[in-house]
Amino acid sequence: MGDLNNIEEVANYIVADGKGILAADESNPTCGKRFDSIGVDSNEESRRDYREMLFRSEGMKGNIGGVILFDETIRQEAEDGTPLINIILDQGALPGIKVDQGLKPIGESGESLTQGLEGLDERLKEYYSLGARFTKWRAVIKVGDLLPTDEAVVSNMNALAEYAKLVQDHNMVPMVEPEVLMDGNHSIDHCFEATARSLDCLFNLLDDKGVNIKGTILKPNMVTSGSEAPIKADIDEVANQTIKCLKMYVPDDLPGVTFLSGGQSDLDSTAHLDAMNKIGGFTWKLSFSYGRALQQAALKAWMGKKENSSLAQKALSHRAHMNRLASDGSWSASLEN
Ligand code: 5MM
Repeated sequence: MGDLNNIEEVANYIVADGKGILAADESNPTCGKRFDSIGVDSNEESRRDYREMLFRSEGMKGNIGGVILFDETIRQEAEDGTPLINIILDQGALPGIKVDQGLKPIGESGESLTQGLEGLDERLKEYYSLGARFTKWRAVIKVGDLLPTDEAVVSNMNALAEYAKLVQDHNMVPMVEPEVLMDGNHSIDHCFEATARSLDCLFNLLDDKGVNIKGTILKPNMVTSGSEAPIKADIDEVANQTIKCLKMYVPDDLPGVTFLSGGQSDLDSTAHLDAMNKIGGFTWKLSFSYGRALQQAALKAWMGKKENSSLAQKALSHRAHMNRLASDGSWSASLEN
């Protein structure tokens, strides 16, 4: 991967040539839920085995430019003693780390404020020394009749901006993730409005705090109908509304927009990304930072058994390849068979 001398080069490297990010930063409770779905006990060793299997997949190379890790994983070694971080680097990807510490409820509305600023300075120092070159912080914005409130939007975007500034002071690239949840029966227009308010507020605050946009990656939701909405927007509408919203608020000099999948199916998240890149007309790389939409098929193939590793690795490699194609608009549904 050559010498990467500053955060701008790191950010550009991660999203170069249509590459995207593998989000493997599930906290232990979330990993427990994923493993429950395949009847596997979640413990330090099983989580290590699963992630080692993912990181050794052939299709990581050329398709994945960065991997987001959880605190436990950045310190782990593979079964043969190789640090997991070295396996990621050998695949041509950079290690990143989730640095937020979960959600705290605000009031009674189900909204939350992401925690983790306390002690962050010290933790960033250590993560850099462990090899992390980028970081992630997720803010969650809930859509509902009178939601999101201004309080939830402003406090979460403010925390994201403070986090981003601190991360750059430690020479790492901040990924800023303002996730407007798909949960609910809201329309695509309501999602557009909540996404617009969040992005508008976020980029104003990043600017106020002097964050270098050229060394930052945005990880947003796509603009979609709620998962329980009676009428669902189709692929073209999602693509058009998402690009419209991003173009209104995202500065041209941001190197990469890497979407979360947010509960969309594997195929929907690829098809939406592809449709946006086929439309084009923006300056940023438009790529992916999927958790579930990259891992789901691999998890189901793995089932906690070593003998299933190669099938599971094929599943991850396939999704990584399909999404890399979608990141330059050259995917087609016929490639999925
Ligand atoms: C991988 O999951 C990440 C968060 O996990 P916790 O809830 O356990 O903290 C999550 O932030 C993830 O990186 C993004 O939401 C993208 O994942 P999806 O599955 O939405 O593509």
